[in-house]
Amino acid sequence: MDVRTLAPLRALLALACLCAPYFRGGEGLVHALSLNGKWALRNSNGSLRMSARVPGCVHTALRENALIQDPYYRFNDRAYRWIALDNWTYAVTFSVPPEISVRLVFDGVDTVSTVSVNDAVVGTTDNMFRRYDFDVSRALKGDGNVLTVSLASAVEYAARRSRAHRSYKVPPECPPAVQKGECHVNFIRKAQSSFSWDWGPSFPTLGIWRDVRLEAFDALRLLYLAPTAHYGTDPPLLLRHRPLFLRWPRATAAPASRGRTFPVRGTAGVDLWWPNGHGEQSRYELSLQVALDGGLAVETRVPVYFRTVELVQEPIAGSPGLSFYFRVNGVPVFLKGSNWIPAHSFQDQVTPETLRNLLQSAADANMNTLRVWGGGVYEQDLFYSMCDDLGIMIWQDFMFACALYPTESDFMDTVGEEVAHQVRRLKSHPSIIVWSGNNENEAAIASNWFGIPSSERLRYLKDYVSLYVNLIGDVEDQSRPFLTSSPTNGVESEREGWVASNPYDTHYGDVHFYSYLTDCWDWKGFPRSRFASEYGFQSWPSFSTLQKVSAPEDWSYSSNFSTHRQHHLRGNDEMLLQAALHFLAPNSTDPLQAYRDTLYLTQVMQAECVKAQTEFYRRSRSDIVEGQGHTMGALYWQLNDIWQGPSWSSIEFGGKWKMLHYFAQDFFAPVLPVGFLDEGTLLIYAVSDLSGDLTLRVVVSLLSEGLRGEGVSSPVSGGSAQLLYKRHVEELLGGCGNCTAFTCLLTFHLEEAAGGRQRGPANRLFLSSLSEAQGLQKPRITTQVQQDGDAFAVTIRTSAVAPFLWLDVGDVPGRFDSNGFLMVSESRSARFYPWAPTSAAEVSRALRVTTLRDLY
Ligand code: BMA
Repeated sequence: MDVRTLAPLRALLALACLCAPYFRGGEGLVHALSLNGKWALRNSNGSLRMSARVPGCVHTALRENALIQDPYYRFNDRAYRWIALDNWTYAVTFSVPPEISVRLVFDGVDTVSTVSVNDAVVGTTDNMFRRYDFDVSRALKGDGNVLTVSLASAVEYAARRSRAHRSYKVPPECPPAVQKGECHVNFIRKAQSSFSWDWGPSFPTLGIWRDVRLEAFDALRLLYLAPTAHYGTDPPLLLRHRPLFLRWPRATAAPASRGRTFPVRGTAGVDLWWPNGHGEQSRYELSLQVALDGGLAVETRVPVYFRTVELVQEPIAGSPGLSFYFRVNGVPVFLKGSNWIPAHSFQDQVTPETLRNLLQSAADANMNTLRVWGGGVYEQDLFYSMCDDLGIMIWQDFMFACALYPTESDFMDTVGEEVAHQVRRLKSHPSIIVWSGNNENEAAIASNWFGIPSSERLRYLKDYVSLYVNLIGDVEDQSRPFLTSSPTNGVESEREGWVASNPYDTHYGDVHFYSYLTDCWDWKGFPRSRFASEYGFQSWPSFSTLQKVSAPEDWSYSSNFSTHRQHHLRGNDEMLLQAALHFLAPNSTDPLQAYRDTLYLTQVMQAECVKAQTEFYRRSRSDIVEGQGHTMGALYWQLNDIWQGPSWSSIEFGGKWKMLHYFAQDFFAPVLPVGFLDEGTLLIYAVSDLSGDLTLRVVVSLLSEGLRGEGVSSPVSGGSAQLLYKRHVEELLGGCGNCTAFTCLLTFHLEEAAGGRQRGPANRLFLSSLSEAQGLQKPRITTQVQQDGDAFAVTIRTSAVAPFLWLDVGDVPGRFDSNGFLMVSESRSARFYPWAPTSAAEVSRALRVTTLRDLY
């Protein structure tokens, strides 16, 4: 069913406008005075005093005042632990005209603070995800007002709250020692990863991390304006005007109006918002006018989009359980992408350029979805606007992860405020397609991660339901689905009382799956789930990225630095063990070369592993095998990095693409051939995410000898994965002279039956491990760099077939169009797109080429 040809339905715009009335006569306009900028900052005993930028945090201020080094340098995360154990006070002086009603508004305070104006306490904060709005009218004088925000150590606060919670334990107490973090983060409403994670350091920040301002107004203030489109079943919605214009009836004195519905009419069809790869991201503009007493009006304009989203959980023929997929504008969409973590420990350092670069990189790799993972932060507005523009769908977790949480009333109250605020702030973004209560907390109870005695289980179940179902699940938003957790069995979890006996059941909902030591080339080890929302493998970032935060003595795989940066138990060994299943270890006698080669090898391993797993999920889209399949999502763990360390990311801290990200460009391509071996038989599927049908033929080659894939051109329906080719490997090799699984490389691509146009990227399958491959020569490689418009063309020549050919330009910011490829021809070219001005000479000087055979 293609909705584009269906009559769009009656649309209603629900406008959630919370209008706080404040009558003092005069004009009905809000005057805002930003208090962003330079503040004074001091620690508890006054031994440290400095100026500090707001929004910002203490760590950034100390760094900018040269009182500390780069916190990411070497072991500084531990050296600077004292910062988070102290209490800090921010202060600013300002003037306001007298006799005016004023609210003090914080878009984000991190986290526990007492706020005073002229020494009178005007409010307190305990949740970095809330917006705080204090009436300061009475505390103000004309000139020389002093505003102070006294921040208490988040670490001490969390410990205190945990000690005070005597009736029963709320685990975990502390992170695993390998994470070198702080304890009891579940007792504070703060980015859970800020006390350390398995990919990131412990920097329990303190600060005013979002905008702060005074708002003076007389009659009415618009706090949130969140248009969402609802579709009825009535005659077609027709829109003629851009912008849409709505007139809100006379503002009344009623506090907090909850929302209104406006039917929208016009005479042209609605242009819908589509995910990346499925159509345009059409946008309208809504102009809103609110009439006030005395003929005054408040006017504003916001973007508005039209799209529907449904989460389909229904029986599948031939398979127990239920489907689990998203239907956008009536079209089933395979969700392709990754998981998003905070882009920096110090959020004030996440610039628009950082976001643009990461999100564009996601879109460029053919992703249509990111999951904003529940251990970080609800991202800034700009993040979601960019996702709206790029067509990146967001699976938005609420910020709870890998823990149990307290449910006493003040905790629940603050979470209630947090959820209401975040949903109102974000729900007008069409990119957000699902709200989800937490990361892995259903699994934590179901699999008893924290060793809870069965006699006490009920209490935790009750807390779980109170928090995620009764409180968070009550989100004021009917325009998209809500899930309680990830992974979850969806409606089956609900049927089982919200904690399923096995939330990883492949027949229901989404699944997280990690297995580091089982052979990732063997697809039989992967669960054929309905939806894979997390899976992945670690790798190390490139040398140029690590070099910025390390010293020469750190440059070996077994250095203290390498051990310190690794926050996942045995992670460094696991990478080498997984790599050893198919590749020979680097054996350079030059220690620095051996180190660089090892970093490279971890990236090769990671890229190949995630490729294999993702291709398995994509080709499982239409299959039901032994009751499992109809996979409709592949979001690998994780897109980005918080610092320069080993992790599951495909993009390094700083934006450089790892080999995995280049591979993702291909394995997420809308049309893709996927090959795999099953008991000595080679099978090739054609996967298509297109809405239209194609007739495709697969072309198979052994080394450079092209074999027209046994001819059969087969129709491939839009949105399906179909088997196109099946042949015994022995038979295939037999037809090719001296080929064996150890000496020949198998490549294949798809082309249109009529005309022969190639569709999708070429792909390949190694018929043996590369550690056993015979005849792989050390290639002699030469390169030549030439400016080509805004980019640089790199011509590569090789004397031999070269697997995993890697182009690295060190610190020169930018990316290639393709990298890490299998070089089978004597020459080929790649393009380098710089992100900052550079020259052919600089690119050429920085360029290093590594191929697999260079390692041994
Ligand atoms: C998951 C995530 C994260 C974690 C990742 C890698 O389960 O939800 O908690 O970083 O695995 O271990």
